[in-house]
Amino acid sequence: MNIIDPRDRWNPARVRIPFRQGAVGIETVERRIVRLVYQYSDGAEDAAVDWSSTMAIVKCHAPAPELSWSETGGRIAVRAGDLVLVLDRTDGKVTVRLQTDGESGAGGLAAELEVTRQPDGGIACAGRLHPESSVFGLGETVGFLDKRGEKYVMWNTDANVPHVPETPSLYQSIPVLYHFRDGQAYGLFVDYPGRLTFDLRSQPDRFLVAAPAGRLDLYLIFGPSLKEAVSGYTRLTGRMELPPLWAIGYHQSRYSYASAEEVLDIARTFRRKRIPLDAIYLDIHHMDGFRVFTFDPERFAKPRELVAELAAMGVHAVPIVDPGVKIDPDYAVYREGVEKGYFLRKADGGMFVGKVWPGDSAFPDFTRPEARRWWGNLHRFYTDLGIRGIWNDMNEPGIFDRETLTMDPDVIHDNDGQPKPHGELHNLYGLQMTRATHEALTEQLGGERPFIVSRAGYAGIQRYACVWTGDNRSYWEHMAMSVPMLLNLGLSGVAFAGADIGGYGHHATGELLARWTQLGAFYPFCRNHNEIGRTDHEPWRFGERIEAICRRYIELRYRWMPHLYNLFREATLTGIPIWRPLALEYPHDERARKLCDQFLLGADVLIAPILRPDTSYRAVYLPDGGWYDYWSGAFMAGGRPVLAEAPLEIMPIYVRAGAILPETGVRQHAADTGEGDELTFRVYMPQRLGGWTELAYELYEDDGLTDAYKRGAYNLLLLEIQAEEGRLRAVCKYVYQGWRKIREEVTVRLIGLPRPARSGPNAGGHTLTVTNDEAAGVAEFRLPVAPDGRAGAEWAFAGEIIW
Ligand code: MIG
Repeated sequence: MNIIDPRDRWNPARVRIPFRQGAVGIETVERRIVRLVYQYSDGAEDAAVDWSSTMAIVKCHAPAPELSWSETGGRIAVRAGDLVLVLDRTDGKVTVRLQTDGESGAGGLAAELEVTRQPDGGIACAGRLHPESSVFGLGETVGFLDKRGEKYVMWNTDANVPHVPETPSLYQSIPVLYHFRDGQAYGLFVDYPGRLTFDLRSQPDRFLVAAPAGRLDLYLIFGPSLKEAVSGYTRLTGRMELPPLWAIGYHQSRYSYASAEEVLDIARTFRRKRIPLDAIYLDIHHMDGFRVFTFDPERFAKPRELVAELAAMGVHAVPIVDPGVKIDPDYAVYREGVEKGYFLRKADGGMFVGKVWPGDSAFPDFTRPEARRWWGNLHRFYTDLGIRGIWNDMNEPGIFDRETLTMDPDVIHDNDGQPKPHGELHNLYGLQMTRATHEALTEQLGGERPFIVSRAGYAGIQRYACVWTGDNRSYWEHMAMSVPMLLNLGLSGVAFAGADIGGYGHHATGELLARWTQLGAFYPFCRNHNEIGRTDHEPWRFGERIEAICRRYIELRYRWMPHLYNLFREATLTGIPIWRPLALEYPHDERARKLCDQFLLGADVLIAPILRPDTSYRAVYLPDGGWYDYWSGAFMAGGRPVLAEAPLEIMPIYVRAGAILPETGVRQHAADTGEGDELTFRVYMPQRLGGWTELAYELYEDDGLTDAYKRGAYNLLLLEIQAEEGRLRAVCKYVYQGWRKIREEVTVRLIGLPRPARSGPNAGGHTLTVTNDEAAGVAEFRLPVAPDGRAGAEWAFAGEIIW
């Protein structure tokens, strides 16, 4: 048997190792990412390896490192980049570890996998778990942050029943797990879009992954840090594009605002009450008999006027688009789909018909390029009206009249020219739908950034859409569950995600809405939504006290928008999520490892939501270092739990000492500039200044709307602080200028000063006016921004402060 696959002789990054029932293909993807394709052949020995990938994988153009291998008595050792694999040819066991300075495995967490053929023809992959390790990732699942002890089925499901701890499947399937221990991690991504089981329950020291397939395509992603592993996974499956700023504002939805008048009334109420708002959703009642790409002729008679009137208020309309097309010979979309043959068919040739909102419906084959283009072009119906965002729902796909709640397994998908039955591709349906929508909108919006939010998805969904977590309920438990769910989604590549604020099903109370809005104001995707027939829960529905709380936190989101936007940008560049479990930033802190009733927003802000009713205080664990209470400005030493006071008006928030946080004034929507646009850098002083301490924040800003940033139209504004005991210098300057909007002055607010401060002698001729709030330990001053390109001008615009 030849160890080098003759078909791949030319590819030095691949090797194929035959064993008794088949073969395993090994490929280096990157220095620390290796792919293993287990291929079983029925009967025939020496199986050929099918190296094809699903669309989850982003093609990488960098040449992969070469492989080398050697064999000693049934054991094959492969060197792939920085990794060493040892494969036992008789039982298929494989150990993969990171080699450190030529010494294999020193200090690293090794992946030990055993891949076996099951009696039923499927494949199982068992991985050893260290007794002290945690498992993170696995996309959108119920439960806590650490997945040990759980069991999930990756099978996109319209789960309109309460999500409980034993719910096996939700709407998204993202089969990546991270095995994490002692600050070290590897990721395992299983690229199989059919039914895939992750069992972390049956055996205490192993995880089991099972697929009903004769081939299993695995990627091992070594950090060795968790951050590096997440970054590697997002190089493999892609990262989100920068969303338009309005997409990260506050959004309001309802199943359904049932007329144009009602939609306008909601928008006007937000403006009248001065609660910021960027988008309103048009749920299924905007359509004519639930026919996609139509408006109800009476209730939404003048959609163009509606969109324009909303736009004049700075509000975007986001209509829902479901995949099911009503079977109705008088309906153009249906007729065209039939004529062109774009609807899915069963193995026997008959069209697949499933009941959804419009009754009997046909379903486009989004795995077929022409069908994707056709579907995409249909969106001109919306984009021509000025609509810039689309809401994709029911795309698991959810089907009402099937016991399985979805499409029949024998429906045949084109699969980009390699037809396969639905059962093997199920989890790709939503992903392909958002891909069609994303490609079309990108083309139709002439340079404006599209916004798509999707319920279903698979690995790679972040490239096309943001995600909301489906039909939760107005339960305190569901608010609590949204935290680990979003944290794990973030580790699974989906940084842009959120849960329905206030809860979708069941009925919200004022207290629940207040607490949920406090938390939801920091969801990367921030949308309040509600099911038909439930107690209204727009921010003003429970009286003035609750309304004021909601307003205050939604305002805070807008104040923090420059910072949030920077965290979004970071996610586009590194894949590191916006919401982070403490384990990501404090990987060696054992007390922080599994926490998921508190989390980090970026690296510097710790948020500790109140997740139970009638609660006015809670324990918060502050990791090592110093922390400031955002509300009171009080300094607290970290590395210990503290008790936080949290009356209904307060959700505890802490900022890391040494961090700088940019804030603007309040705006009513993202594009609302003017006074609300003034920038303040809040500088949280380290408690001990050992010699000169340097702090910095580099603020990214662009037009927030178009793709001009891709051609350099953005600015990088750097605030640098150098401080020693009693003295501080501040310089604010553009380190890159490619966008016309320039800030000439910023406010610097120093938090945590022991004494009042005043302008120092070395302010380059400038006397800075310093305002002190002695009791709060805060000093504030305005700092001119050094204009770009003026050599030597820098220090002229520096400010010196002494205290
Ligand atoms: O069968 O469009 O999750 O957000 O409001 C329900 C109506 C269909 C489910 C979505 C929900 C949406 C609702 N949809």
